[in-house]
Amino acid sequence: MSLLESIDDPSRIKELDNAQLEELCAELREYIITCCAENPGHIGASLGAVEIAVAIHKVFDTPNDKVVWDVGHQAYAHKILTGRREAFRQNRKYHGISGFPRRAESPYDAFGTGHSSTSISAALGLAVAAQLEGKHEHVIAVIGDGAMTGGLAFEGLNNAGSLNADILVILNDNQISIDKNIGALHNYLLKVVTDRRYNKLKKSIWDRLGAGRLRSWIQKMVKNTKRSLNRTGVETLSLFDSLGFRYFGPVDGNDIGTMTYMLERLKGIPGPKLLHVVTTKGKGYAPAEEDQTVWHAPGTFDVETGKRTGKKSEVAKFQEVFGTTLLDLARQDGRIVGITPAMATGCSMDILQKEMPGRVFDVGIAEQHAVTFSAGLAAGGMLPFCNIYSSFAQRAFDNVIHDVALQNLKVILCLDRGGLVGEDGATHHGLFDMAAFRTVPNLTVCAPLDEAQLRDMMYSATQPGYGPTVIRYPRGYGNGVEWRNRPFGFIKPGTAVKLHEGKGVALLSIGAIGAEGTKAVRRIEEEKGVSVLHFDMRFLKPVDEAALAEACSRASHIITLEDGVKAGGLYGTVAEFIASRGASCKLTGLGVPDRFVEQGTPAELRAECGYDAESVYRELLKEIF
Ligand SMILES: Cc1ncc(C[n+]2csc(CCOP(=O)(O)OP(=O)(O)O)c2C)c(N)n1
Repeated sequence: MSLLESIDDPSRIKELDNAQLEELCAELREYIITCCAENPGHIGASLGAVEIAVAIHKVFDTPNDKVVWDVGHQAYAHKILTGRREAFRQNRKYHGISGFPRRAESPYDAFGTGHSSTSISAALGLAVAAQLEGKHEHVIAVIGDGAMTGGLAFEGLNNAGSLNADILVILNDNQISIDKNIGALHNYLLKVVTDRRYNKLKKSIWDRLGAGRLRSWIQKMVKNTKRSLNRTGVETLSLFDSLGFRYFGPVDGNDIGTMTYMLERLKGIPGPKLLHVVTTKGKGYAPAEEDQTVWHAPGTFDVETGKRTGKKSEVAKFQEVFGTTLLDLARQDGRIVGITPAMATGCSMDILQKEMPGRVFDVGIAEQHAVTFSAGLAAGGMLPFCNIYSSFAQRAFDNVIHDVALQNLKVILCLDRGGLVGEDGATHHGLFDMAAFRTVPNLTVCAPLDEAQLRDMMYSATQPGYGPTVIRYPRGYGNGVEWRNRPFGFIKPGTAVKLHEGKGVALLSIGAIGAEGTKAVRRIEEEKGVSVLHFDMRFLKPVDEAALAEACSRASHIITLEDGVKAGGLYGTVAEFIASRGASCKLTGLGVPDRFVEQGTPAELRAECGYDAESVYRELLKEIF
């Protein structure tokens, strides 16, 4: 039996000596690599954080002591060590375990994560709650250097420093976000890690600590270090210290001996502490160390060769259409700039970045800033395309209202990953965007049916007649329609397209999910000889009232179809229209019901929610016969 197989919960880890811990880390890596080769996930970050997870569970009394994993994509070792070793084979699968920590999944998951930069605030809340309840608990936040660029992380640090709460922040610095981490904080951390004078001092400290000195010794040395650094002019300790944290490090976060040693000692020190650890993303698997961006989430691969084995498609992904079109538009209009909160590759803005690096701004994991920065650019005369994954844009809702829409500034907000995204699950589905943004004055809200429409919508939004615009489109591949070699077409705001003539029953769809509707409408026609009226609405705001009026007059039953929440979305829009006109149509909504949807393939999840082609077909049949 391997060491790993003997661990059903962290209690056994406490019995292991240093050599065994090293062995355990190696076994964990092998297990993560083998599982992720077949069942893909966030392998790079998790390989880098193995020692952090093992050391935490070795030193602290989890789950009484609490650990919050920022984003949570690096927590695979934690999951495997906390009773989910076998379940990990079903990681991110339908009815399997989540790819992120979830309170409902395990008592060891102290706080659910998925979106970045929440860990310090959450850990602070847990620590203050424990204090108020008179409990003695250690609370640890593990946060990456990428996640640390998020403003929320600094809000947490700021508050924690002044509350003097008992928390330990482990800053897992691997110098990379998904793409290369950039920005002033990155430069600062790099300076801390690489400054030779500082490293010399640090080495002498660790050498002496290695002789087994106690906590007071660490404190004394840190004080001395600070003094010395001030003398040498190296401001390595100032940032976190000035926020009320006691800074320790940098240390090698992939060295299990160092990690357990440090955590043992920090455990006894009260107040807010930050341990800066340096790790390698993808640690222990050469291909993942070499191309860290691709191996953030590489899909399936062959363990021996490191060759990625996922299916390639001739059809373009929506994100490629976005990236290519942005470049084409930018070539024509010098005012166009691209803004991405740390997702340049993920949204394909890297296509523009490669050709015109000066016109792309990767602002870090900072969605709120991305939107307000875009509004500033627009106020200054630029034409910004700000691309954010739909679910991450949720945190920039106020910035869209207050900074963009209220001032009617022409920001073109492209929301990638709109709709059910699949295996990343509840935290990552982009379901609320259309319903939320529809409520904001001055905004145009649209969703393309296919690649060509996305291209035309992006072009149209740059033209007169459009103000601030939200264009949302899904994750993954388009329908395969021609989009590259065609001239841009202008789409008038608020105009729908009739996809199929018919009467009796009308199907109104918005976005790429309309393709599922088309399949159902064709099938009904072929099998039952009945023609269903089908509109691709294209715009949720302004909505095409003439199309809605036609649907109400020609059909006694209207079915709406959307890849998002029904409440307030297309279903809500049509319901409002019908009520305001006093029309007598019956209305059925197909889309996401009022509950959170877990992980699975998009097809499985659409079927579960009742809006895949089969479900639309059944719903149409019900009304026809
Ligand atoms: C609010 C938000 N924006 C963007 C993302 C997408 N995202 C997931 S992981 C990641 C990079 C995180 O980098 P870092 O914190 O350094 O962790 P690492 O992957 O390097 O371990 C990003 C941008 C997210 N999860 N949440």
